[in-house]
Amino acid sequence: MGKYQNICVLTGAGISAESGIKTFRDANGLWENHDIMEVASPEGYADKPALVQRFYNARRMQLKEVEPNPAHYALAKLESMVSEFALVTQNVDDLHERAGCKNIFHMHGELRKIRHTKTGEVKYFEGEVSKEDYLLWRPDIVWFGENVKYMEEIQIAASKCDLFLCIGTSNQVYPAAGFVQIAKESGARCIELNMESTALSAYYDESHLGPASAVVPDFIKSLL
Ligand code: BV8
Repeated sequence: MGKYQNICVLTGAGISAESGIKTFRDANGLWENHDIMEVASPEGYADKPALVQRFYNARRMQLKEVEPNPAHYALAKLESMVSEFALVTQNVDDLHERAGCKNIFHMHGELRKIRHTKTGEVKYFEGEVSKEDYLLWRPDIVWFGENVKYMEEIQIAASKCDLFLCIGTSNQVYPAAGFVQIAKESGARCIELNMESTALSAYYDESHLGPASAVVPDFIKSLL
């Protein structure tokens, strides 16, 4: 393995796009058909629990029809070749796990988990939340205005890494979009791999533009 032995990766919806999972902000993206705050905020859930549960039920069911793509597998290979690797994902799908990645931080939660609204109990769940449970079991997803998960572990990973990769995110959501600053201030090389440049591209030392399933494996091959 080359000169980078401690790698922190941030992924967003773009890495799963070629697996058939819609992104959020691209044309006919997920939010296009929904008002963000209606389906991804505690207020929206309180106001229209059926709409929110149907939105997440549909996305949870879709997990059974999609597969990881070469970008997910390339990251799992990279993890096996370095001494320290942290995969921070904004994605709530399970494609990184299914591709073989181990040290994953789902900072916005996971579609395959639901959380009891009274007890806080979290459990794995692969089905559809039924009508009678709409208010009892919510998706274990971080909505807008809610604190993200694993913040401490992520800040440590971003501050310790010598290479920070940002893959498939529009960098519009915080605190995720701000992690590059932590990595940069700690002296890491910061590289963006995305379909197109983003508002934060200037922060990065390098940008590799194109579809993740081609750009990510090629870039990782150049590292190994
Ligand atoms: C918080 C769960 C503290 C739902 C999500 C004003 C300024 C700054 C910040 C704020 C502000 N007002 C409010 C905030 C904070 C807010 C925020 O950032 N708002 C934004 C919209 C301005 N953040 C929060 O609320 C966070 N919590 O701050 O807590 C707090 C506490 C109390 C009160 C206040 C604050 C919580 C944010 C988490 C929200 N939940 N998801 C779900 O997933 O169902 S966010 C949602 O956006 C998804 O998780 C998604 O992952 C995330 C980011 O989107 P992307 O992954 O980047 O996807 P997107 O479609 O945008 O982009 C896709 C990219 O891929 C594109 O660039 C495209 O070019 C590229 N692409 C497409 N195809 C390909 C590709 N690349 C490669 N190959 C391809 N084939």
